[in-house]
Amino acid sequence: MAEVATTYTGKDIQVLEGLEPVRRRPGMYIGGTGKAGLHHLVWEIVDNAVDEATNGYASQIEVVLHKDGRSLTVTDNGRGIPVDKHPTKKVPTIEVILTTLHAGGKFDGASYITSGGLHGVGSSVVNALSEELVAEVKRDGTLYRQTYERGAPTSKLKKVKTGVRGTGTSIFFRPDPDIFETVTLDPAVIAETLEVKTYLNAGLKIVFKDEVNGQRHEYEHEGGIAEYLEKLIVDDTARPVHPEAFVVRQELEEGGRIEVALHWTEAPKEQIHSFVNGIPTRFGGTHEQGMKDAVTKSVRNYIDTHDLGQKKLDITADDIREGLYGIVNLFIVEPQFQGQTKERLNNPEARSVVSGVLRIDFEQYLNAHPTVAEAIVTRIVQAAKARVASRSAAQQARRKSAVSHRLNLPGKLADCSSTDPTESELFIVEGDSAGGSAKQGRNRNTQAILPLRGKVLNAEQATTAKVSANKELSNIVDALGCGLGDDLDTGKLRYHKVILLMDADSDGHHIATLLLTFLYRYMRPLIDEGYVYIAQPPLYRIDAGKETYWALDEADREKILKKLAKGRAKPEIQRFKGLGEMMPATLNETTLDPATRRLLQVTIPDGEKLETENTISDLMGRDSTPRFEFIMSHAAEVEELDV
Ligand code: 0RA
Repeated sequence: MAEVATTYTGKDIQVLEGLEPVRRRPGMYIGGTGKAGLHHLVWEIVDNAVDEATNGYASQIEVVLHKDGRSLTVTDNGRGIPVDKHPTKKVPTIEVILTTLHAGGKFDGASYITSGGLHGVGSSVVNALSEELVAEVKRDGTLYRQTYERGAPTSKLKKVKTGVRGTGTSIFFRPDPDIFETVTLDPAVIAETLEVKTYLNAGLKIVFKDEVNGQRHEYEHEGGIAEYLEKLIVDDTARPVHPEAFVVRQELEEGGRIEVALHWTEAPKEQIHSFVNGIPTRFGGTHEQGMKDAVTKSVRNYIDTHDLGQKKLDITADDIREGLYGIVNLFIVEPQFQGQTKERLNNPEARSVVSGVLRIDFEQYLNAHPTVAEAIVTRIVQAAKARVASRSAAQQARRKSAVSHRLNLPGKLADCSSTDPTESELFIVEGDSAGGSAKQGRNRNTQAILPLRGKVLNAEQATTAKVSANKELSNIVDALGCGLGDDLDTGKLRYHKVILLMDADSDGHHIATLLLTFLYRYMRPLIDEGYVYIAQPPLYRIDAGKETYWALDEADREKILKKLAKGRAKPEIQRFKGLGEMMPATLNETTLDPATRRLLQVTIPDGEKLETENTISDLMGRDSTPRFEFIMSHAAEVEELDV
């Protein structure tokens, strides 16, 4: 049997070096080394095969969980991973794919669109974290095989058979017990995830052979997301208020497509499941936001144009989506994900694309199906009335607008009038005088202000009991309404932007750091799911002739002055001593108004969990400034999305 590759010895070392980071810090690549991280290996390999299928090259995928319960084989009948000699690396392309970080898809960008994010590029990661991996490819009538251990080849790519029929790829792997806390794969988790994939990719067929339990499952759902939505509704025994789901599937001009299914039920909450390229986005993101925007707007428009509203009954966005079961599945070429586990879509354009398509189609649907529209509107009016009447104590607790709930709000909170968390913002402001300017300068409809007096307790050094006894911190918890620690539920969060507004000096930095430390320790999901922001009030005002400029810091000031140097008028510079001395209108323009302000979103870089942990612990209790720099350096600039 001929050997395809010829050089190896030098290569081995390089390969080890290439995948060494993965073995050293597996969490950075797969989120962790527990059960979820272990199963991530399975999804990486399966998603590659699914990509091959959804791009039209494969029609069937087989997943075998072997008898040992800790090894798996994924086989597809696609084109087969290329085995030709890689032009620059001088080894077979398949070996490059399996031994180089982030190599997937780059070989043939035009014909092999990966799902992006953590997915699609991960076969080398799986290889690095597997005790053993065997890759087999059928191409050109030949069966090829190569074996690996912990990411390093243990053989060259070999031709093992000729005269074979068909094409395809087969990957066997056994996760490394030196890496994972547990190596036992869960057949039920695998079965469920595989089935969901066949709903999200209508027409895809996956056969799952579970040799542990001696079972064979075949998943194929021609009905796609519509069928999935009905399954979710039946599983929850939710009662639909109209017979069939609204479903839209539309190809996008810029490539990719949108699929949305909506079905209102009598269930007390909304249930929205979002996906990008068939992969779940547990924390939602811009596509999910676009879907919510469109639903709210089209229903409101329908109610208004048909005069279905009732006097003195305000209908909130929550009312509109109460009982709504929805699926949004967006296929795009270059998704960008955010968050610790990459489960939140971040592409800004996704919001307007989804919302644009859905709004038109859904409004048309409502107009063409008056009976369905009427049933939906009736459900919504019922939700609004029930909320206003606050009939059930349980429902009341769930709603942030409920009267009794408001009684728990801190006295110092100047709340906004909107009850829709997605459009509501809470500014946590240092000091009463700054709080006063902010109250006057804000948009009362969507912006709430919580002034803090003096310094906040250092949550890093205090006991839990002390933290909960701290008035400033408990005010924040009460205002947010989502609980804390293990009881935290972001579904109850009253504001989807929690914005720290501090003076641009070291005291301000210190307070911001203390607040971030508290949020990090006790309300971590708020950071992970992208709800926490830092406002950027200017430090300087520069007047030149009729124009006014705002500078965030010295560097910004110098940049502006340099630009102005060419003009005739001599610029006048004013330095703000604190937020309190800023006029409300100025504060509004520079710091509060979404149209003109700049916000920093607080994020923890992927995989740097441990570093952040250590850094916060190490630095707390010493000088405040470097700590703040650290956290700020991890805060990504956020552009406000147009609504
Ligand atoms: C890169 C290029 C081509 C196919 C693939 C990758 C491929 C990858 C996987 C992973 C699992 N199954 C797969 N099947 C194919 C295109 C090769 C060509 O043009 O023939």
